[in-house]
Amino acid sequence: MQDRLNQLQEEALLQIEAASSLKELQDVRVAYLGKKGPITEVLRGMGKLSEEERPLVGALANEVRGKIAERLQEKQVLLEAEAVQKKLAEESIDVTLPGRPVPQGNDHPLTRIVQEIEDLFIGLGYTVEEGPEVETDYYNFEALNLPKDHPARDMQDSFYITEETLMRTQTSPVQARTMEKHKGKGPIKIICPGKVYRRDNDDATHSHQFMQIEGLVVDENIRMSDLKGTLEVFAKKIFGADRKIRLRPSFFPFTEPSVEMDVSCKICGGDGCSVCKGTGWIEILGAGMVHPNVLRMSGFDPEKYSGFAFGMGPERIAMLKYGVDDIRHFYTNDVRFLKQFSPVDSSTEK
Ligand code: 2NL
Repeated sequence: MQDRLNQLQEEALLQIEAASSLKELQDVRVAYLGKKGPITEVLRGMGKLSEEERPLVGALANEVRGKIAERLQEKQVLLEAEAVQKKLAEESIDVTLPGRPVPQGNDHPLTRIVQEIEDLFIGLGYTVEEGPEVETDYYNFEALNLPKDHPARDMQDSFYITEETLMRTQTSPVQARTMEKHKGKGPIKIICPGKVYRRDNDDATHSHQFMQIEGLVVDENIRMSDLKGTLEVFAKKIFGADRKIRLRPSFFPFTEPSVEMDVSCKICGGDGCSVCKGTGWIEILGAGMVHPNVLRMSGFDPEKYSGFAFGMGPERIAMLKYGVDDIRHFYTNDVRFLKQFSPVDSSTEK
């Protein structure tokens, strides 16, 4: 009996040694220590032994079982550690591999130009004001010295919603509202960017919806020279320090006198080319001294206060600055167009 147990121990230890996976080890455990295993069998047969032999065999059987269990446990720890190592080796990550580029979006070119212009005027002490796109006839026209019979109020030219409300045709109503809020007391220094609407047929240079940025300064002793200096700073910042400006007489119902500003052509340097149509100058915006009627209607005393105002189209500015030949590119959102305004090198993107 003792020999049988010693032999079982030897066999079991060899098989434990040989086991190369946790599965194999489990098979060895079942084979030797399981309920139907040989050691259990020996213990069952102990009843046939003599009084002297029984404790000896019992003790040995327990010892053998303990030893096998101990080695099984040791081997299990070993195999588990090996399995972890193998898994780690297989799943290792090469941290030196270059990362996949993440496609990055960019601001819309119009957003960019509007922000650039806002930043410039904020730097000059202006604040940005916004207002409703659905306006009343009063703020869109009446308060801007466009009386009821004025041709600009033609139903054919504006999107009317009711007799008295329409989609604003300019951002000036925001300025009229702001003046009203100031209750006749200056100073006011604001710019008003936003969408405006006109009943136009869309083509390369017209759109029924477009953007406008208007500026307004109202205070005591505001003069034409303040307007000219402001516009010059604006033109040089947006188009380049070597640009020149000129003012030509013009007409707007809300300003008197009124002017249009040209910037010297960057393409030909003033000699004349196809972009400036041979004149050396490019028209950028309209401006003027706020009409006394406009000041009065919004609660300012024209004897005490004066002001200047200007209005421009960011689409036109962006078209000139970036060389865009069709205003519709700004609204159709073709990524091939939009990507060209990415601040990162788009050629490196996948
Ligand atoms: C243009 C011309 C202009 C204004 C807008 C204005 C606003 C108030 C009072 C007086 Cl509240 N004027 N705005 C003045 C002159 C010209 O816009 O060609 N825009 C694209």
